[in-house]
Formats: sequence, structure tokens, C-alpha cells
Amino acid sequence: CIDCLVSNITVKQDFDRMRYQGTWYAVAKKDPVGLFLLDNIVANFKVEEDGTMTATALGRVIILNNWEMCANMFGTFEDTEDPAKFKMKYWGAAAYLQTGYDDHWIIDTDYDNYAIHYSCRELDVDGTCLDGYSFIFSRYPDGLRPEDQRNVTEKKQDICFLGKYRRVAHTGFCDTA
Ligand code: DAO
Repeated sequence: CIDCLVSNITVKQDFDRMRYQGTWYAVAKKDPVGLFLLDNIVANFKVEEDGTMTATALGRVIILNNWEMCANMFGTFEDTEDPAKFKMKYWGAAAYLQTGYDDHWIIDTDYDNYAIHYSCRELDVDGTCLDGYSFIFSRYPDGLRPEDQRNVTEKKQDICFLGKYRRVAHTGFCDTA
């Protein structure tokens, strides 16, 4: 995809939500306008008994301009005709946390090591993404395996976010003892 049209972005073929379950550490993030989750972002995906995919996530946020805390977030995923494209309804454990309804696409994953997530919140008039975000997830908190880096870089380019990511630190801020 060199035209950056959101409608031309390809996602993981035959996405298997069962294998996607469990813990994923965000190791890089492309922020949307009005970013929310800052760092120490850990998501845990689950498939419920009725087949619905759900997730919980922790991450450091700053609310009310100055208050630093660990946000406890929840998400439920609505299926679409593409198994790798979901609509995610999300909310926080506390009322003052962000709520929303976003696209949630799995661009690529090998289930055991890395995953590339993509969400475009607002389409531009030309069909490119005006406001979106993306997580690079790893099964390991310390980052991607060297052998996955080339592929991940390629996918960042495919979704037209190459060069827009920042590293997501894991310092233990949201670890519960
Ligand atoms: O952090 O800037 C941002 C946007 C992301 C908001 C989504 C948080 C909700 C997460 C629920 C679990 C899915 C990984």
C-alpha cells in the first residue's frame, strides 16, 4: 500500500482470536490526537464462552492535567465481516477515564511474539487517515525479537505510520504487587 488509503490496508488473514489470547506488552505506539495511554501499557485478550473477544488493559495516564495514575481499562470487540477487523467499545474502571468506540484491526501477528494493531479514528476527505493510532505489541516486555523487526517495520510502512511511533517504556509503574 503506497497510496495510504485506509480502504487498501490489508489485515491478518484468517485471524485466530483463540491464539491471540493472553498478555501483550505495548513496545511502541503511534499516538492519536489527544493521546491517552502513555506507557507501561499491557493488554490481556480473552475469548469469552460465547466467542466474543474482550480485553483488559493497564497503562499510565495523566488525567485532570496533572494527576498521574494507572488506568484500568476494559474493551469488548464487535465482529465484522473480516475476522481481523473489529469495532472496540472501551471504558475505564473509573468514570473520569476515557471511553470510546474505535476500529481495532490486527494488521499482522504470529501469535507467539509480535502483533501490529491499527485504528483509524477519522478519515480524511481523500480516504487517508486523518487521526489514528497503532500499538506494536510483543509477548515480551523488553521488546521485539530481532528477527521480527524487519517485518514490523514493513507493516508500519504499509499502514503509513512509519516514523510516527515512540517507544513505550515498561518501568513497573502499573505492576500490582
Ligand atoms: O491511548 O491514545 C490512546 C488511545 C487508545 C485508547 C484505547 C484504550 C482502551 C484499551 C482497551 C483494551 C484494548 C487493547
